[in-house]
Amino acid sequence: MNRAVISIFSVLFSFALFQPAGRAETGAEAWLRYAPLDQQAIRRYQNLPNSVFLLGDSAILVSSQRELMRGIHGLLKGDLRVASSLSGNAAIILGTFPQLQKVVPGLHPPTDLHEDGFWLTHRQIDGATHLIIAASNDGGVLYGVFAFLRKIALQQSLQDLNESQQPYAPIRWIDQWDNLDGTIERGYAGRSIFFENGTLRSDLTRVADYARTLASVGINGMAINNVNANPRLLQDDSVFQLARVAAAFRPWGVRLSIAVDLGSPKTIGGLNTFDPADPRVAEWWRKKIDQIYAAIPDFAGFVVKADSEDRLGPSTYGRTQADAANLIARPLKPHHGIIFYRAFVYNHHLDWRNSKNDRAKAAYDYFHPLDGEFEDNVIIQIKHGPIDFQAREPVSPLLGALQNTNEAVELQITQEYTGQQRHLCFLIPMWKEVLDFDLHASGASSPVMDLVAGKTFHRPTGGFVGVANVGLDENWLGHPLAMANLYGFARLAWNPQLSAVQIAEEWSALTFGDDPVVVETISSMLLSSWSTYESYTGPLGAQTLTDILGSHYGPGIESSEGNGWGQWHNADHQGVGMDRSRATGTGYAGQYSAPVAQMYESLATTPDNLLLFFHHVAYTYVLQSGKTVIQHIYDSHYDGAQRAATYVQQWQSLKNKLDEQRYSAVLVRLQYQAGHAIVWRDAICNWFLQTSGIPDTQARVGHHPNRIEAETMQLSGYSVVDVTPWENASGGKATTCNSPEPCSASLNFIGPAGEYQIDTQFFDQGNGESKFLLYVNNRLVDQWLANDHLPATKIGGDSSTRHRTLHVVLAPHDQIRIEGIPDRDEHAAIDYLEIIPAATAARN
Ligand code: GCV
Repeated sequence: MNRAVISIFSVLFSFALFQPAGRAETGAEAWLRYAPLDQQAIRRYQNLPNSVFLLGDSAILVSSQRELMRGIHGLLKGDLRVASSLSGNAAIILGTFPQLQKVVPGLHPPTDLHEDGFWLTHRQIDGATHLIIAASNDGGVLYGVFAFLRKIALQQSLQDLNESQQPYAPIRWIDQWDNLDGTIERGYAGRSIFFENGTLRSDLTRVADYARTLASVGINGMAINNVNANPRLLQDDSVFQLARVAAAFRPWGVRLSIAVDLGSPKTIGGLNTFDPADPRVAEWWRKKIDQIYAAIPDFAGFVVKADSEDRLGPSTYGRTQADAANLIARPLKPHHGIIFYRAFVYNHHLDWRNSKNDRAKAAYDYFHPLDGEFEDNVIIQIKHGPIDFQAREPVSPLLGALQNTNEAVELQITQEYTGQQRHLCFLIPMWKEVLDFDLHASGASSPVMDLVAGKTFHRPTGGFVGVANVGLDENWLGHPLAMANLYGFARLAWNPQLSAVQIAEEWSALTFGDDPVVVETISSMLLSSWSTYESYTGPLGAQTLTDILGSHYGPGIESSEGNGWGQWHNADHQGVGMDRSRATGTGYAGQYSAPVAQMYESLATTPDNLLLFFHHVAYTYVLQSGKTVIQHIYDSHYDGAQRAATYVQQWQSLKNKLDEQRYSAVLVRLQYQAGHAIVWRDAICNWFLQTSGIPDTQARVGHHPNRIEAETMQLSGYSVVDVTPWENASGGKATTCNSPEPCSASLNFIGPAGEYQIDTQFFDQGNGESKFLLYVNNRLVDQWLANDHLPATKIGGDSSTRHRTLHVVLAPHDQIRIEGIPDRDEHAAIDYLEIIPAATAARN
């Protein structure tokens, strides 16, 4: 901003200056807190115009104006006046380019801006300098307003403001996997904000809040129900209900979509077929689509999951996925509707005894031969990896294999395989690797971000879809820090060239305030957290070694093997990993273009972090790092668990800098994670020790000097049970209290006198709230409830958790007794106690 501009601004805007007030912070406001800036910062913006002049009256423009006023009120404590004309007073002008050109003749907007792009600038008219937020469409104005407010919230300079931004791709979507009964498939933050008891909620306040939150970072579409779709959502009464959701989305420029089941013409439509080639089926879809558009003229279209995990699909009639997609795409076309057809098509009854079978090949095998056969309003929605959102996977080769078909990459914000929002796992660094990855699909450079945006092969549409699964929990995703993934997904969908560091810092400052120590600490925790999670759950590309037949949460190494699901890692006594090479394996590596295929074909050039995804090797195979595979498995698990523990300390260092509510909510989750990382570490290390027979060179695995197994204690009422799988409890056993009376386990302490920390490893299931009491010489030193409702109904790796008791003073022969009071189906089960000298505990 030049001097003249400053001087003109300076007479116009004077805000009341005051200190930030203490606020209750639930996380509901996400990154849109608009917390008041401090006085000095407010002074920097005191020259802003003090009125807003809106050039149109659409719902989106009206929201833009309201948002601007709300943001300025919150951040700067100033109230913008609504101007009814451009008088001599400076204003913030909001409008589209055509609207602007009528009031500001001679204005030349940047020529490279099209849909949703915006321009922030200023202009002098009749002696007044106006700030302009303009775009080619209403949505762009809204995004411009949010970007402008973000600049103020981040205290960025508005001097010489002349900035334009264009989103990288037209598709910036969220999918929710909500069921009509109010549950959410793979949702970890409460019940659905959309549905309850088979119908739409009457109060859609949270829905509107969600749309606003998403719009603030450029999201422009959302499918609101599970891709395992309930056909009832297409029934006549539901269509009218959906119109209410569309109305809640509309002011925020978020277009509504739903997932549909391909069998609908038969299941709810009264036909005896859903064959894509049957004209009656085509007619049924046409009428249904016309009916939807009559109720919701700006309806966006459908998402389809077919021939996958027991969903009906065109294979029933020997038709192709293109036949099915086009069946629905054609009647959508006149309404400008689109269809996202998911490439997640695979057979989950594969014969695991056939070493050529490989689920990873499925998406490419089904869709590559159909390239060019899809209507141009079909978008193939492709999960970023060939399996299913594991802790690490290579990029799906299909992303580089469609040259004449639109595509979108599907990323998973909800942390199904990455800790379910109980573990901190900031996924932006993973997604950056995916989006930056060069598939060499078109000569030298074809990074995934360009392929999906349609830039590489000049496609009309494409982009980014994130599966979010927010719920009714006030903070949306359960773990306050998990919101960084939702924010980061949207920021990358807008601009995939942003760095993970920039996103982490931006989000931290917007969410927790701009204290540099806070921003630095939280960002550094976020940025290391994926690698931490990966290192204690699934190193070297072995995928998340979780219970794939159940919750997808705790360890479950063997659950991947010996079944048709195809998430195999092929670990046996000699070695581990899937041979996916062309020469000797399943041939999957050959689905990539030559330079990528060559890299993965060879053991020598496959990066360590994907070695076991592409190759089967002996445990003694030496990695590029110089370590053997088995020692890497041990080391990475110990390192990962250790790093998880440091997050607790890092967070605690912020105690006096954060609001109590969010500080405590995060602390509890990080403490839990530190304990559960040890469950993971021990399960995987013990399992590989037993399977490989090769000891840990550092003698940690299987040696726990401070640990006392519950089954070796003196038990009263408790029975010893085997835990399945064995590696999910220390020593393979636990004690459970099967009587209605309290049970107890005790021991006589034999160490030197002093202060200790006692960690009790117990099992907290979702189907009861047992109580535990810890006594030393009959004196109660601690008590707690097992009421975290972990995703488990039995003892095992999902329910195993830790309670830490600090400052316990012990002398030789003291009796330590733990009493468990069971509740309903939860039997106050205990795995072990760990009694650690306070000095040692403090050092670690
Ligand atoms: C919605 C995985 C998940 C399923 C999910 C499926 C999909 O298999 O575990 O819950 O179903 O992916 O993406 O369709």
